[in-house]
Order: sequence, then C-alpha cells, then structure tokens
Amino acid sequence: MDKKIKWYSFILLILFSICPAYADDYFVDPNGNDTTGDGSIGNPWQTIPKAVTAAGAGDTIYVRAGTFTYTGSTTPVTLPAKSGASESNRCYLMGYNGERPLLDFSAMTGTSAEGLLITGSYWYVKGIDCKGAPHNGIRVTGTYNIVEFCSSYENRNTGVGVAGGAAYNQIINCDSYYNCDYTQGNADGFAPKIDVGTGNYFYGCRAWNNSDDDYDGYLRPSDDITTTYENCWAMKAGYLKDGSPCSGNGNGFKMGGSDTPRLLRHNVILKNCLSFSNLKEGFDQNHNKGSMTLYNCTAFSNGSNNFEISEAMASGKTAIVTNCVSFSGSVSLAYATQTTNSWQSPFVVTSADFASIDPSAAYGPRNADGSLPNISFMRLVGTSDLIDGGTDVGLPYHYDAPDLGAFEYIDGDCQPDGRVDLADLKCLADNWLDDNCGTCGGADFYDDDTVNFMDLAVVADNWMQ
Ligand SMILES: [Ca+2]
Ligand SMILES: [Ca+2]
Ligand SMILES: [Ca+2]
Ligand SMILES: [Ca+2]
Repeated sequence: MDKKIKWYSFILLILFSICPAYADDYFVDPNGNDTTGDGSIGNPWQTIPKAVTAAGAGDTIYVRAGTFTYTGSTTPVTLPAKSGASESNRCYLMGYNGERPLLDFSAMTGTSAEGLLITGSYWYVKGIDCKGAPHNGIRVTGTYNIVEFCSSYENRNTGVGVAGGAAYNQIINCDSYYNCDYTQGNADGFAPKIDVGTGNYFYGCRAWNNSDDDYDGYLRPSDDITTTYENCWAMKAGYLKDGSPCSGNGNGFKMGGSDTPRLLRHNVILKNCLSFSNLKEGFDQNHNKGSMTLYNCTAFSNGSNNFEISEAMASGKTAIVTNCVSFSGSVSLAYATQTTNSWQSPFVVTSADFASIDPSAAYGPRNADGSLPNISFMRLVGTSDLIDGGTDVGLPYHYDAPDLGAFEYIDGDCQPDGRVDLADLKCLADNWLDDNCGTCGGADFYDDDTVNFMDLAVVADNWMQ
C-alpha cells in the first residue's frame, strides 16, 4: 500500500476513535405529526416509536408533556438494541426539561402486552409516567439500562418488571403503585423475578398498594443471581388502591423463592431500606436459598413478621442482618447471623426513639431532582440509644459509629427530616441559652446541657446536608 494512503487511513482511524458521533435531539409531542413533522422542537413527531426508529446510539428523544393514549393488544412502545450503544454512548428517552409525559395504556386490551418495553442495552429513560398496561407498565429485558424518576401505576400486572435475562440494569428513584392483576396474586411493584439476570440495582424506589408484593425476587428458572436494593421503601403491599386487603401475598420485600423443591438462589443485598404497613411480612425470605444481606434496614408495623429468615440457605450461602431496626412487630431470624440490631441487647426501642411514627409523609411528592421526600418518619431523635450503636459494614456514617436503621442521624437536625436547614435553626433559636435543659428540645448537639454557640457551630457544620 502507498505510504501516503496508509497515513491517511491512520489519521482517519484516530479521528473516528476520538470524535464522538454527532448526537441528534428528537422531539415528540402528543400534538405533533409523524407525517408532516421533522422531529424538531418546533415541528415534533407525534409518536415515540417514530422517534425510536430514527434515533441511534448517542441520540436523545425528548418527550413533551401531555398524555399519549394507546389502544390494541400488542406492546406499543419498545426500545430495541441500537448499534454502537455503550456506557458512554447511551440512547436517551426523557421528559423534556422537567416536563412529565404520561403514557396511558389503560385503553389497551388483553393481558399480555407490556406498556414501555426495553429490550435493548444502554437506554436511559427518565421522567416518564406509565399507567394501565395489560401486563407490566415498564418492562426491562435488556442489559445496562437506566430507568430514572419514572412512575408506573394502575397496571393490570406488575408495575416495573425486570425479567427475560435482564442484567445490570439500574432502576433509580422510581415509584410503582396501585398495580393489581385480576387474581391479585401476581402484580408486584418492582419485580426482578422469574427469568431475571444478575446485577440489577434498585436505588431510591418506592412501592405501595400493589396487590401481591412491593418487591418480588421469586425465581423460575434463574438461579444464583444477585439483586441489590438501596434506599428503597416498601409500603402497604397487599392492599388495593381503596385500602382494602387483597388475596395476594402482601410482602414488602420478597427476597426470593422458587417452585417445589424450592432450591433456587437469589442473592439479595438490602441497604438502608424501609418496609412498613404491609399486609404480611416486611422483609421475607420466602424459602429463598440464596445469600441475604440486610444492612441498616428498618421495618415497622407489618401484618406478619417485620423480618423473616426462618429456614436454611443452600450450601455456601449466608444470611446477615446487621444494624437493622424492628419496631411494632416481630422478627423470626433463626437462620441469620445477627449483629447490633434493635431487638438485641442492649437496645430498647420505643416510639420515643423516633422523630415520627406517622408514615403518611412517605407517600408524598418526591424532591425536584427525583430523590425521596425528606421525612421524619422512622428517623432517630438525638436522644436515641440506637445512634452510634451499630457496626461498621462499609456504609458511610456520621460520628463515632453507624446508627441502627435506615436513616443515619445528623447532628444539627433537631427538626428531624434528614437535612439541616432553616427549620433546624429555628429549633435552635427556640432553645437558645437554655441552661441545664437536658436534651434542650433536641438542640443540644454539643452535649453540655446548654444551647449556645457550640451548638450553632454544629448546625453550621452540617448546613444543608
Ligand atoms: Ca409476587
Ligand atoms: Ca452515627
Ligand atoms: Ca431538619
Ligand atoms: Ca450544647
């Protein structure tokens, strides 16, 4: 080959590898037009599939506010594999600029169609609400996808299904609620179950009033796979939207389980999760034979056990329960290694340990960035013996040691909601220069029975945390 041509090819190769492909933005609006539109913001298309066909790896489909209505009995919105998609070159489907489009599948017929189905890899879906699908509102069967700040509700089966080999997906800050199938025994909030793959991760999710379970890891035939839940809340599983109890299982976190002889192994890691007011159990082994690791989880007022791991795991598998809190309810953990949990000596748990035992705020709106609402429910007050009572398990903590339960106490948070802000400064001011005051309304952060500049310094140190 001519030397010059060789050089040109080399330079072109370098250019192709260092310059990312040009990323296009496409717009979809319920009032757009697939025929006369061009996908621009000024002349958008009307349907998401039109944009999905046009988009390639690196491109973004922006969906404008409004309701997209679907009919028929086949899955209407599928996000397939796109050539060249990778961790650094994702395909995006997002509500535009904080707008929240609704995909309404409730006029569809049959029982098998999904609403939004992600079969590809490296899709990033954000800010979209899905409702009323015949089967799953959102279903992920691909790998390495991210679904963030979406909600899925009133579907006729599970809200967010992760199955069909789906692996290494991240479901972040999503809500799944009021899902109910006609038997009431199948619809879960989030379900990494049946033939799911490994490495799926749930963070900051909430599930409530789902007819079967809020989170379900039942396997058939997947085996020895791992799922992680962090900062996730499960509430009112097994209750319908109208509050009446269902015939479903009603567990907050169903960690695994499989058909007789029940040998399958779902390795489950739960960190800082909260499970309360469920019809049956808060955290339920359900005959799972995989490893179960529960760190800093809180369970409150579940109809059956707050925590249950009551049979042996498979050979080489372990159950570890550390730094967890159970209040208003029982534990049955004969097969778990338990360390510094609230039901163990020397801890004593009463309602006085908590800033609030009223869960209503947990169902409230999320913060603007999609994160969980800041609530006082199940947060420790400064006088609780559960503060700094835990064991270091590698999670971040404040002060001398980890606390027990899902929320780490922050000094300065005397109006306890997990952040130090003006409400806490007011609390400090209310108790200012109060001497020999014991807890001083929770404002005696620098513990000397006086509320003064030392305590103000603590508030300042932790300001807006
Ligand atoms: Ca279930
Ligand atoms: Ca601590
Ligand atoms: Ca506060
Ligand atoms: Ca003080």
